[in-house]
Amino acid sequence: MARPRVHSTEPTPDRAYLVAAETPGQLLRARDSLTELAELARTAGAVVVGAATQRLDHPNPATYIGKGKLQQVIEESRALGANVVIFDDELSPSQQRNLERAIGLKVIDRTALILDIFATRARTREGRLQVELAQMEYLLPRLAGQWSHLERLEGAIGTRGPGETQLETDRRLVRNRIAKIKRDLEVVRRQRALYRRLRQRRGVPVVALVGYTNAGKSTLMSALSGANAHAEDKLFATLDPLTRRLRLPSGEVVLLTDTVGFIQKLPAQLVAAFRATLEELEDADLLLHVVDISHPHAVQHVQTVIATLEGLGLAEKPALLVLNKVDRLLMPDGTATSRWEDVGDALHHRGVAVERAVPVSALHGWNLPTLLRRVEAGLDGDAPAAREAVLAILGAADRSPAAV
Ligand SMILES: Nc1nc2c(ncn2[C@@H]2O[C@H](COP(=O)(O)OP(=O)(O)OP(=O)(O)O)[C@@H](O)[C@H]2O)c(=O)[nH]1
Ligand SMILES: [Mg+2]
Repeated sequence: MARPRVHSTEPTPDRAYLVAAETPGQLLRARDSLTELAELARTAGAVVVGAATQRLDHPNPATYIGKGKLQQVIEESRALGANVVIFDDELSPSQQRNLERAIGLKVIDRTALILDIFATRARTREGRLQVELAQMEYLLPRLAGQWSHLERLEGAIGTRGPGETQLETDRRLVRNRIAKIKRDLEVVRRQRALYRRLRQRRGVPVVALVGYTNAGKSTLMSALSGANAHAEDKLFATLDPLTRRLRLPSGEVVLLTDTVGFIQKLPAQLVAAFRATLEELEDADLLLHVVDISHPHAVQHVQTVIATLEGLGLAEKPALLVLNKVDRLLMPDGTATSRWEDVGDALHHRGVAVERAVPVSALHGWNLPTLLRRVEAGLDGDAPAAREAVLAILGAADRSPAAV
């Protein structure tokens, strides 16, 4: 049933038309990547009105998609009353410009969309600085395009006309701002490093939660430590790292850190900007790689997380694979009663090597004592490298790609 329309003062949401291309070597099929892009768009507050996909050997250097597909996008996006077209990949500045011209609507790419979500999520000063840095780095090469129309209007001004001067001023301002943010972040980094050294001297082990966005890291953090970590059924609910004390069954106290989630095609600017935050992971003694095992693309999520950890030089860290949301394997409608014995069967049926991972439900608090015991053993050296820990579920991909 349609919800009654309530008059509100909220701005009318953007009406987004989505475009994804399937290029060789991509982790997800275009259709599946589009599902994720739609989630990102909704998280950013847009309404998705339509979408198109195209299979491409390589993107068209001028317009990303081919001519015929572009025509379809132009017609459909207009017919559906879209006011923004979102591409599921990072567009070059000239592609974006050409597409905006051809379609006659605002065109943004996946990177800009993710940056936008991050911008609305950042709470701490550090988080805001990091996001702004990423946005500025993204903006810098794109500044030219914003002035090209002005140059055209002014006619044959030549290369040093007012438009160009304005552009250079803008570039200088952005560069100055970038330099300033980097200096500020450097101070934060040094403070963090100092704090870490103190912590190490005290010998408190650090356990860090990593995983795909929306896997349930913050929920698990709250369930384990009683901390009130912000959890939400939205992508990138957590941006700023949160650390809490956690007492293990042996009585030993460790620090548990919650971090920003990963996603496929995570913008490089963001990874760079979040270096200070991600450095928290560097001196973690154990990673808890949290997977939403109920997600149809759990395997691809795990692959993305490993690739990201590799990029950060963290793939060799000891890790436990935590299979979260197992309650959903039993009760898709979310009604929970404890039928724990069935979980092992459900996972086994999907080809997951259950004994090499820890199934839990963070939401219902299932199997957390086991997880804590495994954390203890893991800190004692009984945990595989992050790269190997995921084999427990990658084996499932080989056996039955459709099942997990
Ligand atoms: N059914 C079920 N839902 C869960 C479970 N754990 C978490 N969730 C839900 O999954 C959603 C995402 O949880 P979060 O804890 O915010 O996930 P996250 O990994 O911290 O996400 P980001 O901070 O966005 O990276 C929330 O709606 C949670 O209530 C679980 O064990 N079972
Ligand atoms: Mg979170």
